[in-house]
Amino acid sequence: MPDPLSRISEPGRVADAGEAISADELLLASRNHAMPLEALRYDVTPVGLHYLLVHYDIPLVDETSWRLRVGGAVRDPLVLSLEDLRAMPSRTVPVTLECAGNGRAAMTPRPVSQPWLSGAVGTAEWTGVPLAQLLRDADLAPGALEVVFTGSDHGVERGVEQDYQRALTVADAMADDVLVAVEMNGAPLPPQHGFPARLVVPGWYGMAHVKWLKDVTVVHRRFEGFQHAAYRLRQEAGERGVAVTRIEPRALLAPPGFPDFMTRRRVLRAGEVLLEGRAWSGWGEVVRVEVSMDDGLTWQDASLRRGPGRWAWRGFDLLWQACPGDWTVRVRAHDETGRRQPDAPPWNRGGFANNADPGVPVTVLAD
Ligand SMILES: Nc1nc2c(c(=O)[nH]1)N[C@H]1C(S)=C(S)[C@@H](COP(=O)(O)O)O[C@H]1N2
Ligand SMILES: [Mo]
Repeated sequence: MPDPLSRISEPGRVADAGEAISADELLLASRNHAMPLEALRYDVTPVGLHYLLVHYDIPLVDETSWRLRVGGAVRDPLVLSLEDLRAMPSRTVPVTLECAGNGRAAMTPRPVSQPWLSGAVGTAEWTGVPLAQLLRDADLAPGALEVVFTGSDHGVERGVEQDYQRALTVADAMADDVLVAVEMNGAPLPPQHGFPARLVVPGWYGMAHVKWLKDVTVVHRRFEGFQHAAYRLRQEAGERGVAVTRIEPRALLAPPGFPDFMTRRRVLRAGEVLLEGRAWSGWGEVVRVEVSMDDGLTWQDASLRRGPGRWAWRGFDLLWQACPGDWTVRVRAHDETGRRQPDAPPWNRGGFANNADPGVPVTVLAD
């Protein structure tokens, strides 16, 4: 008899030519909401506007009985209550989080999964205990190689039953500003964002920031869990591919003017328009943002604003003398490492790291 879990769970696949988004994808998309793009006007995203991605169910965690265990290849395993964690010296770090699947629905052919357009991003001020401090307290054993993080949520994915798990190398885990966060924007984590504690790994795509954290296990081997095999850039199904890690540079425009209800096409009146948006990269600081009003034919440099912190997006703006007609406004970011936002979507089977700007169609009315 075929394994019942493989029977209920679809393998990863790419949509056929012209295949519409399915009811399954719609259900995922309505549970996992994007940040409304007008929220690109804030340095720090208000909590309810931050994007949300939950693979399985949001677990109901009882904060009095919850414990965080730090164990495995350590000399002094820790068992911490929420009160213990809250009593430890903490740090607040503004971090831009983006789902690795952001932009997936704009790929051709379309990888079948959570069908993000471009809004799977947000910036929050995360407060918590530096993970390095917890690992020092637990006293790593010689030869410790990786640290495995386990969430309290449980599900089936591609036929594999699992707790949500991700790992970091000891070097990445000890990096400054990697936090076990207990607050988001100055308040306890809301249930959907990982209550009571989550990992925050500044600069990395969302999958690394394990929510509902319950266990931190230090291991002597390379961890090869499901969520590591899944998050790889592959052109072909069977190939090994390249791990998805840090966030590729991207700028997005806060849509100017006002929207049409169904198409969301932007409408504005001729004259001076302040175009603004936010730009980020997990590899290094964004040093330049270009804007094109003519769908990528010609580009102008925007002015950059100072962002809320080194791991967070920064604002940019440009004055546009808008003339009547139809326009497509595009932006592209460059970071200090020389990485640049591409003009066309890159493609891979998982639908990851599509950092191209889909562009904003605008109709300018005569004043
Ligand atoms: N335990 C657990 N952690 C998780 C996930 C999850 O499903 N379970 N989803 C990950 C993914 S894919 C993303 S993009 C981010 C989303 O974080 P947010 O919902 O706080 O924006 O959480 C990550 N951490
Ligand atoms: Mo994600």
